Amino acid sequence: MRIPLLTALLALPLASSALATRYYVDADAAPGGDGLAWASAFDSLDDALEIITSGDRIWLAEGTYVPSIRRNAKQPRSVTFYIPAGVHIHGGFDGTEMTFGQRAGLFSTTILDGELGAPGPHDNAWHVVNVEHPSGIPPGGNRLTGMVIQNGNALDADGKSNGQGGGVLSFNVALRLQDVQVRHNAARNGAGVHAQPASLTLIDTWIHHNRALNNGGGLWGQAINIKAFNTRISHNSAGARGGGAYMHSMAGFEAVLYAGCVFHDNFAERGGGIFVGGGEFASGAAVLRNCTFAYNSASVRGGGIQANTAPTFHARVWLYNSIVWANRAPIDASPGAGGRMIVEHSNVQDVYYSPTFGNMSTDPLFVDAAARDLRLLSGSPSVDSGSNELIARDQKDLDGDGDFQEPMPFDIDGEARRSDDPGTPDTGTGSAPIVDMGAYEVQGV
Ligand SMILES: [Ca+2]
Ligand SMILES: [Ca+2]
Ligand SMILES: [Ca+2]
Ligand SMILES: [Ca+2]
Repeated sequence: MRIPLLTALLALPLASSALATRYYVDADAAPGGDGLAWASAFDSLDDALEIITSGDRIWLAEGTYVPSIRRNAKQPRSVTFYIPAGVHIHGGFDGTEMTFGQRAGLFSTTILDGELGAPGPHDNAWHVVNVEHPSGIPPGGNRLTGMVIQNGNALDADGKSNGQGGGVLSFNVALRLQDVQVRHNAARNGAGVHAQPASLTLIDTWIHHNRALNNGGGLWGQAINIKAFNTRISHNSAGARGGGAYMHSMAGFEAVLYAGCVFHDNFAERGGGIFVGGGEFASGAAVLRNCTFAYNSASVRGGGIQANTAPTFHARVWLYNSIVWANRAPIDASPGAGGRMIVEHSNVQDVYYSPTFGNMSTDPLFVDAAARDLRLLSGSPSVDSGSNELIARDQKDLDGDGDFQEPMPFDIDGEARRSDDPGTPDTGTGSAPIVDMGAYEVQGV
């Protein structure tokens, strides 16, 4: 009997979900487990990745995991955690949980580590994590949550590596990183995360201390949808452009969105915090909502933000409800000129944007700038002075209430995104409580 095409198509996802398997991995487990329960967990992540298929999940207990499977048999440094299509890996378990909700939250001690051979990066894995699907973007996406990705080094002296993505190299994938730290990686471009066509979502993630010789110390993205929520990008550097992040050739409003993000202490030649590229064929564009850029620096231009001037299409940056303060550069210390900046309800040092649109240039009064506590003191001009309408939508439903259209419910601390500080007059737009500028909300009584 012939099966109608529609029925066959409908059966596909059912079949795959019915067969989906959850594998358990625990560095402390005895060798030889089957991976089907904590009691018989695999002791290596590679054991699970070798047999896993689309739709499967891995629960990863705390511990340090070093990749051992080479993508190129002749190259010892090609070992990587290659994540197949449709697979999600959740870290941070203590190895006893029965439900996801019980997850112990050991995110900072669940570590995917590219450290190989002698101490130091020169002989480390080129890419700690590799997620690429050359024949198109498969359904289901890939997710990595609750872990640290560190010590990848995509640079090598003889040029065998492609030089991109020391921490995470991704291509043709819808990838989400949530509660992840990406740190101490190196590459030519995109030392922390290198992402090319497809989509990248960052939630509650921290990308720090990554170093690119060329562009994109923390993050490099081209022709890609990037959405970052409540994410911190700090202490990254790039030899040329985009110490924190380098975004190139992205067209369309909110194709690139950073919401509730902090960029601090990043360094580059141009665009210490973020560099948004324009180009010959398309205009780079980024929308920054409730972001804080502080203490970034550039040796040439654009300490906090550089929107590039390009031969054909100038880059565009929309800066809403944001703070750009205490960045340094010989030219354009805060936002670089050149490309177009559309600025509303923001506090930008040394640059005049019309107060008609709620802008100011007044010390935002960080709680402890020296210690990089970039929360705001009560009475700060940036408290209760944003626009409620300019808050990002809760596109990833961070509070799990099924409402993706409401304003983001949380600030970067996981506290209320809108709260009234009784000690500060409301000078912003909307009905109380009024959102603050920047990534942090002063929590009222
Ligand atoms: Ca090493
Ligand atoms: Ca407020
Ligand atoms: Ca929601
Ligand atoms: Ca108030």
